[in-house]
Amino acid sequence: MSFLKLRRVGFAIGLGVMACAAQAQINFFENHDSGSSTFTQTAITGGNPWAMETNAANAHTSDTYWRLREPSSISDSVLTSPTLNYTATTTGPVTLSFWHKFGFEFSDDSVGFDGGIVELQINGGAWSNIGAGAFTTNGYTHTISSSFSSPIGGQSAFSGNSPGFTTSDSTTNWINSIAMLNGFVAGDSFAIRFRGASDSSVSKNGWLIDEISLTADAAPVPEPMSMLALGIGALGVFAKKRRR
Ligand SMILES: [Ca+2]
Ligand SMILES: [Ca+2]
Repeated sequence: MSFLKLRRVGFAIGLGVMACAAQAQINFFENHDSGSSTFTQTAITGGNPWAMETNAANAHTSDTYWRLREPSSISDSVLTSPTLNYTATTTGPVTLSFWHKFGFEFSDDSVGFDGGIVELQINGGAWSNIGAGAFTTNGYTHTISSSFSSPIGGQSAFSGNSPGFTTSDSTTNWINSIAMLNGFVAGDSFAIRFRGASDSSVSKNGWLIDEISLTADAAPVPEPMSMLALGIGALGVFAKKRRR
């Protein structure tokens, strides 16, 4: 093979690696600021909607977040992400991170009356609670009572008051919850939703959510710059040998 041909091969290898490295990896982030959001809300039962609230004195960062106020009657309301794709070049779990604070009606340290859960849907199928075991930071706190008609009775959930929560506006009492979502295969589409539900009596302050991210690693590929350096280095050795 001539030096010119080898040089062309090295260049082609470099371009090919750069094309691979540009793909895959889930990197979704939503902070709802400027009064817009890619999340959509649906009031399934009770006509109690999630609403975007703009209040810089109560936000985690910037000014806008979603809020579900809990009524004194049975309600079931969801805040749903866009559909994302787990591709052939995605690997490992999807990490869900969000900032929130809540004040839900509860009985004691283990039983809640109103509460919130995170649900996952894969390929348009049934929604299911991601479960207490999915959380690595600031996970569910209570089990919702089945005695007062809560739509999420019997499930693990966020309930009671999040640490530092007060009814006064505050930018400092938000907490960060992180969960690992597993079980995806290449080609899956998926979405998550925040589902807040209340039982048959007593209203509380509800659930505030901001800064939601869903991330996953790309399958490992060689760094494009190191491959280019490798290619250039190899060509340099070849040229040196040729000059001898
Ligand atoms: Ca925000
Ligand atoms: Ca209630």
